Amino acid sequence: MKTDLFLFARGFLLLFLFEAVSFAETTVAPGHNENGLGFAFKTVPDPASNDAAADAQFSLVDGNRDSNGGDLAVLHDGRVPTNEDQPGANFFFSAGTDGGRIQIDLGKLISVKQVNSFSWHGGTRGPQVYKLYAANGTADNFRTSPKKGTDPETCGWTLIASVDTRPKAGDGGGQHGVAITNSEGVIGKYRYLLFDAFRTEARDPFGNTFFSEIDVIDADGPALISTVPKPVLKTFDSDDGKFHYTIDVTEAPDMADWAEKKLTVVILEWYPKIIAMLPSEGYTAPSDVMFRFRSDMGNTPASASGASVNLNLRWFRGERDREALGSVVHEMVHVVQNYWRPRRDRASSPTPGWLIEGIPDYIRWFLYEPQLKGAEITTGNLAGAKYDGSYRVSGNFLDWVTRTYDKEIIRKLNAAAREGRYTEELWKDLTGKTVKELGEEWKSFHEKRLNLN
Ligand SMILES: [Ca+2]
Ligand SMILES: [Zn+2]
Repeated sequence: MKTDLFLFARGFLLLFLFEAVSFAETTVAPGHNENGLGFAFKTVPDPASNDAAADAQFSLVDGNRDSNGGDLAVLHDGRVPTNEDQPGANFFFSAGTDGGRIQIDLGKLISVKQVNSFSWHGGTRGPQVYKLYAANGTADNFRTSPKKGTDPETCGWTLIASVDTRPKAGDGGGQHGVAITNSEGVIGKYRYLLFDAFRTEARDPFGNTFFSEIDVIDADGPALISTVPKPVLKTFDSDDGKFHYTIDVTEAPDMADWAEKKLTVVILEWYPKIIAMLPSEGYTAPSDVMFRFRSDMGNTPASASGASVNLNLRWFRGERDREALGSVVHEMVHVVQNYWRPRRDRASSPTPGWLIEGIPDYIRWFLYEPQLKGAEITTGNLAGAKYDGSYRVSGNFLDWVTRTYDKEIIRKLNAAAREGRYTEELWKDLTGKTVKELGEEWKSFHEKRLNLN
């Protein structure tokens, strides 16, 4: 991934040189942040709430707004989304179409110093592809709203910049920012701007960028105010320097102390432990892991995707002294499992959900916090207990198989799942019994234990 980013940066350097020749004074400075933190870019100022676009009139000149997204107002309300898939906080053109045109009327001629655009999406809707035109509105043939078929330069507009923040490799997911400036200090005196936006790809219908904010900076305007919260991050490394962890407490200042005193301890001890428990040939677990408190997770307590663990702020507040740390252990197992990584040159066979969830709950309830007895089979839950019941119940089944048949079975099942070669046959190979037979044996073990037979 590091290499991709390097190529990406170099690609922009080339683009920049090209721009410098084509449009003598204009500079297009892009910024990209894969992990998306506060729209903070070295090359682009923070999104502003009091720039000249704030009170400007935005109109749709061509193309259709996707009704799943916000309306044009979200482009100049000074606010940006708080996660990568927040359609209502972005403006984007309809699925299956190739962009459109947006006109901005600043109300009067201003000295446009800079134009900045911001976008955020986890996939191909992250990068920005557009041409920016400007006009003072005084040309005899000036047309305020030229549609896609018309070259704006034939009706009173000047091409200011061509923007393309797509990387050479990968889908370019993450936060993107673009700053358009001029070496003279001011781009020009203009009243109108025209964004001619294009989709980033046509492989599927979802290629239109999630545009979050457009800022227009007046050279004679007030000092800019940003309302975007600055990321508050706690970073720490393992003692051997192998692993780098980040806890994002931007949305959770009240949890910062708990994160520092409790969460870091569990991460430092258990992430390497889980890796050691779940090895497979040639496999290296992610070395950089992000833990982020979020307030947009609904009723999901915690989740993991790639090397990121999401912590539901509301749930963590309530569970900080109860189930919170155990749930992080569970999610770290998903990061180490890495069953979602692309499988090339390998016949892929899907691992059932009960096993994907059973392994993390086995590690959590039987190795991390066995004293809590959180995954017991009792007279209360015995009747409904099935080996593939998922989560705690499957964790209990895996604990029983480990103790009864094979101490190494979790390691073997995990390696097979990670390599895309899991099949039910595996149980027979490892224990001499089918998984259904094992499930019945496990259940009658508990029935006898609870004296019901
Ligand atoms: Ca703004
Ligand atoms: Zn899970």
